[in-house]
Amino acid sequence: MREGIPAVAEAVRQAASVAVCCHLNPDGDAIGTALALRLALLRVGKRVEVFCRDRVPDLVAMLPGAETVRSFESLREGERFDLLFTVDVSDKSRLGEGAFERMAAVCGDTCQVDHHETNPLFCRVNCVDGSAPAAGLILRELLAALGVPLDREMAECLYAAIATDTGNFSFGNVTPEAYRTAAELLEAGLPLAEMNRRLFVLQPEAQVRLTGRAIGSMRVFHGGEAAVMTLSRKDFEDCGARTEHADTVVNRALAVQGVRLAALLREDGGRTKASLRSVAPDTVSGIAAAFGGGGHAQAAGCTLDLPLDEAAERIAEAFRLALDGGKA
Ligand SMILES: [Mn+2]
Repeated sequence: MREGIPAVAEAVRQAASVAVCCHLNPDGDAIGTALALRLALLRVGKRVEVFCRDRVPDLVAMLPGAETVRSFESLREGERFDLLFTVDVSDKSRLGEGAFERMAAVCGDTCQVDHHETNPLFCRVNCVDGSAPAAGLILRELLAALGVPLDREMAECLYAAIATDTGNFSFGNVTPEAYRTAAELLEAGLPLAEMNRRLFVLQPEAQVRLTGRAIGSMRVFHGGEAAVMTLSRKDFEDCGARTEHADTVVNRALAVQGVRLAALLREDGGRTKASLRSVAPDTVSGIAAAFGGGGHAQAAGCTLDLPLDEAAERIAEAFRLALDGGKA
């Protein structure tokens, strides 16, 4: 059992009411883990509310309890909880400005479950495991420690958490535990094919059309090793698309055989936001940093104070330089 699980379990046992909080711009792991925890706590008779700064993304809006997620603004005068429980939150600033302090002030105790190596252990009780591919996996272990049996609804939430953070069990972060837990979720009644279709196949029409615009704009250069796509504000308007619909579009450029460096640039007011991706061992974090951005080695981003076309030219030039220098 992970270090920290018994202490978190004890903090939960001591609490009759729990405020579960997940990070801003929540993803499948954040929402899935929070909603699985909500269901488990309800089963053992606790009062529980889930809070998040931003709305639940369409991808996981079908999960049981998604409609109950509240904003921090909805906190009522005099509303209190015995325990503040954060899930998948790498740092308290990731709850949104002042949100942790505001919630901690109305909660008797604080605890967390997270899988970010850099977590500074900002709660009183912490279970943080940087080697876990999803917060949902750690939560599954906590539920076992609490003696809460899995049911179909909890299995759906936990599957959404684990499957999204592991790229449907395909990324290098996948562990044997992830597959063992998936087996437990199946035993609990998980509708696997339906879940995979909802999480990894279905997209809103606007997103499919926006992806088409991006692919149509794609320039492949430097002997087929680099690809840059652009999306203008007009593209978003024509497709009826929102910013979140562009989230994974950059991967389409990285899917082109031979491409080592890929970018998606989108108009954002008078500026341009760039999402950069590379195939290991090539990296894009240095390129993003050179434009004042940051991120991971193979997935980074930056904002350029330039119109879309000029920004695309600058990124293309940076890609050429990196590929020529052999140290991309
Ligand atoms: Mn996560």
